[in-house]
Amino acid sequence: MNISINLAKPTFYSLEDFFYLLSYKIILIFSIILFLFSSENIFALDEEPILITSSFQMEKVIFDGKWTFPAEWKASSLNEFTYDGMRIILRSAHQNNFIYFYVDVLSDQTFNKGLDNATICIDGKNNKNLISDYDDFCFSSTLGNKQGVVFQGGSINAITGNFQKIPNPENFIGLGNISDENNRYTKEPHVSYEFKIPIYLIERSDNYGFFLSVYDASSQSFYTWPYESLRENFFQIPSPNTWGDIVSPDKSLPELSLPSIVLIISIFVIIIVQFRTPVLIKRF
Ligand SMILES: [Ca+2]
Ligand SMILES: [Ca+2]
Ligand SMILES: [Ca+2]
Repeated sequence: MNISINLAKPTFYSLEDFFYLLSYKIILIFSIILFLFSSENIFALDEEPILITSSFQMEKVIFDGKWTFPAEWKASSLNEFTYDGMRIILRSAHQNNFIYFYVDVLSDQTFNKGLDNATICIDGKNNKNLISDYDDFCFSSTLGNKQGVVFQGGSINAITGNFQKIPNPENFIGLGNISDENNRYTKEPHVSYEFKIPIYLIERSDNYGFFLSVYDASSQSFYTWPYESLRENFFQIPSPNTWGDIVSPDKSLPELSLPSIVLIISIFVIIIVQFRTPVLIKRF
């Protein structure tokens, strides 16, 4: 008669299992660190990004510095910024090879020609460097001037925030004007600006750094977005690491941001590792 005795098998880890468990733990810890790192990047933003829209109407814009006809800027994104005694509307859109902005300075009803100004800055690659780099540009329009001017980052002049004036790129437009009865928001005449910016300067992406400053000479004040990114004078542009974001939510200006890619990879790694773990347990 055969008597079989079932003895409990001692837990035994082969070298292969040991390294598998070790790699599992390393991947899990690394994933969590990446996840936290990417989450911090996402939640560290003080301001919600500006969401720029794709539009089929921008090529119909008449560049005269004001809202020229009722439908002119209707097919664009709308953002409103309010300050003590100041209200500014920003309309933004992109079409083909250009990004378009309309800056409506509703509360600037003093026409300081040669002084009132709107400046839009865009951080190519959105790397938010402390010191601006060559793919960071600022586009500036002054009331009364027929054409705006362009500044590029990466210069050695720290006083100007490392921006320097460059020859205007082909097809760039930036100019200001005084609104009239066609303005969408108020019949009160006020200062407004229109911009047409070639995308090749900043490379095509769905995500850029963004900074707006508006100057009203009669109050001698700069009004900025992000609100915390302050501008003291015309010589100085705040560091790109204080700028906000402008994002194409439908990816029509393409690519995923790095934090999003890290987050997605991290989640996939965690799911795969957790899926494989029961298989390992069965082997003991
Ligand atoms: Ca116009
Ligand atoms: Ca003014
Ligand atoms: Ca940059």
